[in-house]
Amino acid sequence: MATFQPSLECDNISNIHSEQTDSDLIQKADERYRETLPNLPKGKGWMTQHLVQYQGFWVNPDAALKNLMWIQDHFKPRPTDIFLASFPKSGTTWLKALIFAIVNRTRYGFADHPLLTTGPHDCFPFLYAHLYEKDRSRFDLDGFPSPRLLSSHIPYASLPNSMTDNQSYRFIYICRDPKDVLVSTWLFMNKLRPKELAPLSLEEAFELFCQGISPYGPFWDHVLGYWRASLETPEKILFLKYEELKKEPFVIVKSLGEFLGYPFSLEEESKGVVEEIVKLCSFENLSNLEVNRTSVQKFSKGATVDNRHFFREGKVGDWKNYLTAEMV
Ligand code: PAP
Repeated sequence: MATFQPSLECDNISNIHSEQTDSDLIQKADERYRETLPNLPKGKGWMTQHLVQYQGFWVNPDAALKNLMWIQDHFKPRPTDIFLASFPKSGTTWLKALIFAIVNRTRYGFADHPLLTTGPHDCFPFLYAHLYEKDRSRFDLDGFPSPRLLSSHIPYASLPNSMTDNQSYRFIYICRDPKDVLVSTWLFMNKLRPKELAPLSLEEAFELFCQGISPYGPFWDHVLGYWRASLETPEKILFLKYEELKKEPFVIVKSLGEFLGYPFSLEEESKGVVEEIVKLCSFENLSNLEVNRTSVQKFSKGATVDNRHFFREGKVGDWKNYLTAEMV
């Protein structure tokens, strides 16, 4: 079985930009960012002091906005790309693990699977996490082997035409009950909120969320953008719900395999491969692994997040422990 080494999965020789071209592009992206930022409406931030409204959605004014602009102007999708899209805290980490395990199931054995020693976010990176960096050596997207597995929280309406007009690559979108999303986001963001900023109370987070002012909000505009697109191009966009994945993981893993072009054979089904994947990617298994308990996830601009913060309760309906009847 193959050994998984994230840094070696990139083939730097196939880098298509020269150093000079890269720095020109970065300079241009910087200029557009600097010209645009001062004109954007500001709202209260969750992890940062402010969010800004860009093309109808609220984003972190620094790395998230820069990276989004970079993707809009320069990202070159490949026909074989597999994109995972989600509103934050909707099940991204879980789906990353599942899709990675489904697509690579003939490459790796379950006893020494990469997901046992590498966090889901390193196996299946955020599209923007490593793009707009001076040192893009850790994950060079141009050098990724196909099919590239890339995730993002970018709303459908803000994706560049190059990502929406071609029918050959696939999107998986996962949505979740907004009450659980709100609670999960509030707890996560308060852990990462800089000490200089007072913690965000649940009441305040609730008001902001309902006004649509949360990272990548408004929530319903985000969900409906992908929902409508999935109705228009069902062969391209698979729309999943966290709650259904919890209820029927085997059925959904099989349909994911089918949708992605990696259908499970009868032999695989009878050997229990679907069950192995569901077990490997379960909350109980992933959240107890050393890598997900102790290691750190690196994002743009040197930002880091402890991997354990991506695994909290992993339940449906935890909002009942936090929200008042009126909020519900
Ligand atoms: P992200 O948008 O920051 O990547 P994301 O992975 O979408 O976060 O959401 C995290 C939520 O998924 C957490 O929910 P909670 O706060 O309500 O507990 C996390 O616990 C949950 N989660 C992570 N991995 C799994 C998994 N394997 N199965 C089920 N839920 C999971």
